[in-house]
Amino acid sequence: MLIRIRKPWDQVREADATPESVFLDRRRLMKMAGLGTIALLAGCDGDSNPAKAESGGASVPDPSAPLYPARRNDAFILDRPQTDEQWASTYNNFYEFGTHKQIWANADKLPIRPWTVVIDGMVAKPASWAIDDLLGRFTLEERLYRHRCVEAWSMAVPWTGFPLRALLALAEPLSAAKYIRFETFNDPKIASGQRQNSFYPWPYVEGLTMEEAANDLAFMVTGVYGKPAAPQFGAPLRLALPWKYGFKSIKSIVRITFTDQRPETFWQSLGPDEYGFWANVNPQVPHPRWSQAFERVLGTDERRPTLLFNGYGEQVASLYKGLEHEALYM
Ligand SMILES: Nc1nc2c(c(=O)[nH]1)N[C@H]1C(S)=C(S)[C@@H](COP(=O)(O)O)O[C@H]1N2
Ligand SMILES: [Mo]
Repeated sequence: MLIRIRKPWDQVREADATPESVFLDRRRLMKMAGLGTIALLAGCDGDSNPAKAESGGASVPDPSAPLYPARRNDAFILDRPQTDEQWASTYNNFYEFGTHKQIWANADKLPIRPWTVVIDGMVAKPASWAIDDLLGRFTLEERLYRHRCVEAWSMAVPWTGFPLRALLALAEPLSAAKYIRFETFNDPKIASGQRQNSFYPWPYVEGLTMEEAANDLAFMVTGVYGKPAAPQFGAPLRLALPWKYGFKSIKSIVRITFTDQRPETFWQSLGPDEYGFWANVNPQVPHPRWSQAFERVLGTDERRPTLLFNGYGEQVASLYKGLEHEALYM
């Protein structure tokens, strides 16, 4: 078996940007070497068992299917054509299933029922929700959103879900809560990336301030293209934050914690000089290793100029008044 540790400088696989997978914190590499850990990295992410798990996502009928298609909320319009479903569903970032983009078949092993979402921390109504009971509390709607990956590709998709602030109303955060911390499942038996890249700080964690979470744009996604989301999209529950780089839109959430501490996020702990807490889109602030001025449109490969806050400044710019000293754009 070929086991090799990719070095940060020997692997540019996509022409337009160096993907996040390239990045490995040096200290982490050293620590790994020191501990004698064996790691199988991107590029040889062998899906050694292509046989589908019996409880794989697609093989179980989705009990939420009757909720689709949901009514479209026409307040959210696009400035570009919608990305073809075929493209959006076969080019995905989901490191739990590999550091490359062709993870859709592998992600299908994720059993998305039963699925429990824990809401805890500084809330009046902490609870463990079976996903379908949770969905039953909300009216689903469809929104057309742009999505801008920090790697400089973009797409435009019809998400279905409910506003995050509807979940706030359900959980009743205490006034002392300043942040929300979101956590993805952690199951190395199912997710090959969690087995093979065991030095990554699993589980994937993301976070928002309470003010960001209450903004109307912050959306909890349950479906896409008029039906329940397939596992590669982050089923059964993910975030969509269209004014931020894509890595903030955490997938397959199992825990939502209200806290007064700013969460340490997955990408921040891997690369604090490259990925921060805010990660708002700004074409004028380059990533340390590439420009963010343009984006490659998924499917057509059109090169488009990237917009400040990904074009959503009118709705969100006010959230960042007085925070100019912070690294808002990484
Ligand atoms: N748990 C988890 N969530 C994640 C990721 C991931 O690797 N793991 N990748 C992020 C990144 S970098 C992007 S661009 C989007 C991609 O979403 P898509 O595959 O639906 O396009 O998911 C985000 N959410
Ligand atoms: Mo991304």
